[in-house]
Amino acid sequence: MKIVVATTNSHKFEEIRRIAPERFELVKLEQTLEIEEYGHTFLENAIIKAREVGEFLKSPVIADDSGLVIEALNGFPGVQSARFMEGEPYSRRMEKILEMLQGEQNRNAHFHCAAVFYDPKSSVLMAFEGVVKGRIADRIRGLGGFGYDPIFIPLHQTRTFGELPSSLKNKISHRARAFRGLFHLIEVLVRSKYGQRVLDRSG
Ligand code: ITT
Repeated sequence: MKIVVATTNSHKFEEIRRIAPERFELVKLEQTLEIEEYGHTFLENAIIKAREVGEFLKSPVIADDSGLVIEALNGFPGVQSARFMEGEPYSRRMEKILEMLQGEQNRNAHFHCAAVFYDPKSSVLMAFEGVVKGRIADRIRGLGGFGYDPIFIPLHQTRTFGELPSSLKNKISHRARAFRGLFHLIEVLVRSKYGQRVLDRSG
């Protein structure tokens, strides 16, 4: 089944592609669409992205809205993770976050991902969310991953997502948990009589 991934972030696309079961043919979004993410939650924003792109392309899409939630900063940067110091390299943004946490004992944080499937022909919309708990490191460590990975140490690990192999991140991450759940829901839908009628047209 062919599904467009409504993201402009190629790192996300690659991670989602690796999480997806083989029978899903995931296609990159070709256009750059200006979508205003005015929601207050990850789920609202993922729904906005999936609906806008799905309606525009007139084909089934999946979308991801995600970010880093830091307890001692009242959830910041949260839904603003991409917009925080936008235009600056992530090294600067992470330095700023470490500075904001200077002297702070509570390093608890989690990554959150809302994954949404939307089929414009049937208006079927399904969502699944995932989190990975962890803590903020004392300094930037590792070159792997993307975004805030080099300052996030997942629970039960001593290394950051920037240092850990991408295969491990793809097993335990917020995105892995959200999309494993979402792909399962889509498969259940496809196997149902209703899903055959809805999704056969997706090619
Ligand atoms: P799209 O909206 O086009 O999907 P985006 O990068 O703007 O791309 P979001 O609005 O969902 O996506 O913002 C997510 C930001 O949260 C992302 O740019 C990173 O800064 C951060 N983030 C999300 N998942 C992450 C991960 O797995 N590792 C590191 N940082 C992550």
